[in-house]
Amino acid sequence: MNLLLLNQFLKHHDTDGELIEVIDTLMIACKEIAVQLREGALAGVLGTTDNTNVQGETQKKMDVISNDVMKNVLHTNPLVRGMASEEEDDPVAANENGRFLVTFDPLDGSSNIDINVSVGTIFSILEAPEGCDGNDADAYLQNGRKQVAAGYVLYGPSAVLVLSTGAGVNFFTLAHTGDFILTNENVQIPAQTREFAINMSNQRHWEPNMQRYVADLLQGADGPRKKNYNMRWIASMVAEVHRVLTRGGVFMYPWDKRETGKPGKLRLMYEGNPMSMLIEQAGGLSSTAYADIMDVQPKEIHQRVAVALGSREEVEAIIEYHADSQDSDAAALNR
Ligand code: AHM
Ligand code: MG
Repeated sequence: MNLLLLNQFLKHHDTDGELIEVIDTLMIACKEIAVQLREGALAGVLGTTDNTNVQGETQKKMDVISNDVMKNVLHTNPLVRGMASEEEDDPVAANENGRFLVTFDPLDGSSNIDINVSVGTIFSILEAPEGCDGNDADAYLQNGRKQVAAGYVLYGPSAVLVLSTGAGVNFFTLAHTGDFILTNENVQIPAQTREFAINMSNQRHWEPNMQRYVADLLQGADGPRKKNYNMRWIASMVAEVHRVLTRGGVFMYPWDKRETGKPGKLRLMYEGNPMSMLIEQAGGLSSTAYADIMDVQPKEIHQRVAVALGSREEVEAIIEYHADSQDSDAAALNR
């Protein structure tokens, strides 16, 4: 194997030098988060705080620690104008003349922290509009096509950085030396799949067309899709997307009628968009079922979005199943 370091790889591919600096800074933070997670109970970082975040979710200790690590480390880089986090009500200004804005979910899959199942840090990098303040929410409201880089670090049995700067998707595994080393180059998602991921306990709340699609999958080879499907649900989007990038599949968190006014559960700016960039850069599709996720114009930092991403032909099938519900509430909220 060619042991190319992250930094060497990016330079070799003529990545913008300032962008490389921001990615390097993000990796300093992710390595620190990886260390804390590995220590787990030994470091006293498991369990819940008394706080609730802007989403109304109780924060885990590791949510707060990861958010602080990301904020503190990003502040040290003069290229970072500001940042928006799942765990912060409003964007946080960093360095006045910084060129970039960073959005992140410091630790995705919070329900898995205390049970020692994979979690991850998701990030997205945007150019800061000229003259904006780093705490100006409007500056961040750029659609996903404007991302200059996106990625995540999955903290699983190995810690793996999955990164796109707009020229494909590559995996870098964290070595014991502290270096991220290229382990999968130019990852491509198979166009077809027999694997789907969705939280089936919400089935009765979905739109009729989503119910019909999943019911057809469950009929396997005896049904209209004419093949047997397998199902997975890890409840960490990072781990699900990693599976999809590695061996194909489709991952969904659709609109549901528990909260009719909301487009979905997952967040557009620091979950939907970065994951969509990775999926599209690997030849897959990422849709709300009514529009490409990266074409949805964000109106607020913590905006939610319905998600169906993965193997191209399977996502095309999902879009097709929704063709006659273009007038629904779900459609209106998700394009
Ligand atoms: P989080 O950012 O608060 O961790 O929530 C996002 C997570 C995703 O990683 C995962 O796909 C989903 O929530 C799981 O939700 P559920 O518990 O409803 O199955
Ligand atoms: Mg999350």
